[in-house]
Amino acid sequence: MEISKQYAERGYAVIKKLLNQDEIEKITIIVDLIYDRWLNENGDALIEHQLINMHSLTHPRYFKNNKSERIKFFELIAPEQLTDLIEKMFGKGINFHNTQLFFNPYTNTKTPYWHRDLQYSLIEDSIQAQEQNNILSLHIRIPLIAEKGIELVPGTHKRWDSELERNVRLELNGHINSEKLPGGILIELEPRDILIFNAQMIHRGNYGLNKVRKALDLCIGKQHHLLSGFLDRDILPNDDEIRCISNNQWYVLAKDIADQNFAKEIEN
Ligand SMILES: O=C(O)CCC(=O)C(=O)O
Repeated sequence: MEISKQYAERGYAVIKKLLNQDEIEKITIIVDLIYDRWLNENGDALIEHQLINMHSLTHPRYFKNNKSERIKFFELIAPEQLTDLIEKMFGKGINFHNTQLFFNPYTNTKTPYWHRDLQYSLIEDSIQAQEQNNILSLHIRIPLIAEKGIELVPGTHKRWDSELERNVRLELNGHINSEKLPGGILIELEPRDILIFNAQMIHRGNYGLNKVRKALDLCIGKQHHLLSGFLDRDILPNDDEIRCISNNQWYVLAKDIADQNFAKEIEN
């Protein structure tokens, strides 16, 4: 099935071998350095809270001694074959939101939980439901190790929950968020493949089938008043850096939005 059609129907698309081996190796080297730095400060929390991800990998705190590496990382995660494909699928106006790295929890006592990404924000569920078809918030998963690491419920990007989905996702009426959901499908990915999925579709990780997991997710999307407030200026390239990034369209737009937010904050 054509990629755009697949995304429109199911809320996700897998593109095999979009990236080349060299790109994956270069991304992996930088991600490993960032993860080690993060782990130095968050090792205890990782165990205590059974963390399954970290975010904001582009933050300057991870590039203190190597500023050119930050520019390189911004370039590596937004190569032209990816930005071109995303523009073909979703049109212009895509901006960069953030990055996340997903890994397995420290022990197998943590179970994967169904969710829509914004359910952990302060935005009411009813507002999210109402805006579902106006919000474009995407994850681009770049697996750095082969994984069967994510389960999605196809079609839930264009409709809100069934009664069971709502009960499970929000743990209502005696349900728990790790129950099996009808229609859930596990996605199998190899390094070099990418998975594009809607952040607001119902999804969960899978920790049990993968001995080790290391999946870099780029979070991107279109401007929407409910999303703009989440943009963190610190994770974006600064003015000097942005000039050095050859394919910088996602970052330029994100910076515009972040600067507008900042100006509004100062005004108020
Ligand atoms: O891969 C995972 O562990 C979970 C992914 C997820 O929940 C997300 O991308 O929001």
